[in-house]
Amino acid sequence: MTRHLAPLLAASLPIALPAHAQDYTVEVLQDNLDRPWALEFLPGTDRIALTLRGGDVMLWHPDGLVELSGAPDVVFGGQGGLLDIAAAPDFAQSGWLYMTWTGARDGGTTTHLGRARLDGMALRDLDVLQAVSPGIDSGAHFGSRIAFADGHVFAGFGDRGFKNFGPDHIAQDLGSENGSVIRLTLDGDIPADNPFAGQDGAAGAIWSYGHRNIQGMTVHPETGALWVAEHGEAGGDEVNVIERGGNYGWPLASHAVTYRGGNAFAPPHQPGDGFVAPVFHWPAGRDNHNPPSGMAFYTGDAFPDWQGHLLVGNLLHRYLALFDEDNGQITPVARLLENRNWRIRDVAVGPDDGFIYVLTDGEDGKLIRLRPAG
Ligand SMILES: [Ca+2]
Repeated sequence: MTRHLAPLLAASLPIALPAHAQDYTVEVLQDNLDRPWALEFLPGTDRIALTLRGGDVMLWHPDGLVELSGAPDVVFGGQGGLLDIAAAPDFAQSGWLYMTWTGARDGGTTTHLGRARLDGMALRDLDVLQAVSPGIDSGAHFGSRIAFADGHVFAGFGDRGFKNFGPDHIAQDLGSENGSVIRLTLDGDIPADNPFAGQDGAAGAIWSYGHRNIQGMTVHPETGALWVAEHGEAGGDEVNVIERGGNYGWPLASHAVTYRGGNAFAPPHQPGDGFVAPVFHWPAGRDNHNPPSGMAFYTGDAFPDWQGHLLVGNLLHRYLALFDEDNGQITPVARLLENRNWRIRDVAVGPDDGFIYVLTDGEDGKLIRLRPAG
């Protein structure tokens, strides 16, 4: 398995990012969104699908905002509810929208991955493809994000706040999809070439494991690699490039420290420890806690200086991080949308206009757009 040695370098970079020369203006396209979580452009249309964590799927376009019928029944509470939404690669023909949400299981709750067909203003044929096992009585760390790569659907989940920080931690348990990235066929079957398919006691859907709480996921536009962002505890938040069968370390290797006391959980990621190290991590410590959210590679023409750069939302410190990306390594370039007091929840690039679309968190969540100044 390939080792990523970059984080040791990345950790030494200053966390305060320089201002960037490319000017932009900010438009608020929609406000008063109740706890929005994800946005997704619907291919071939001028519409954006939005999820509200309380359980509504909305369609936005410049003339207004409408609620779709047929959304999944969700368990809303803690960090749970309706979470990610993603249009199938063949959406123009099939109408499939994939979603993740919190639902009941095993006397507790768990993250579900499912899909429904968009038909006018209705979602139809709702089908659950995966319900993470086991369900747990916790309101924390549901993940989750969805992406499509190599003809399959991937989803990243959280560890549900599991507190045994040793080798028996649930993120290290191949029998549970908690704290993993899964890979399924578009119809929800387990592919025979998944790394643990057919292995005794293992969940065949698992593609990678040892993740704490995946909150961002995107596909590199040139390499096709799956990239994720995940929360550390106090600091130690990570950007990872996903490898088949990789163990990403949580909680046996981590740059995070405890919320109380600032104690290390484990040795930091280091070469030779048997875990896949992040390509970037934020430093340890409560003041450095930079919980990432949605992420996207910039592929538009509107901001030519940012072509190929990586955008990663930030919740607690309220900015949109811009990274240069080169050969799988990333370097901080700028903090966009600073000093506006917006917790950034998700980001996407407009497929036609190349503008940057951002969803902010909270009970007065906003859909905003960045376009070049002038
Ligand atoms: Ca890790």
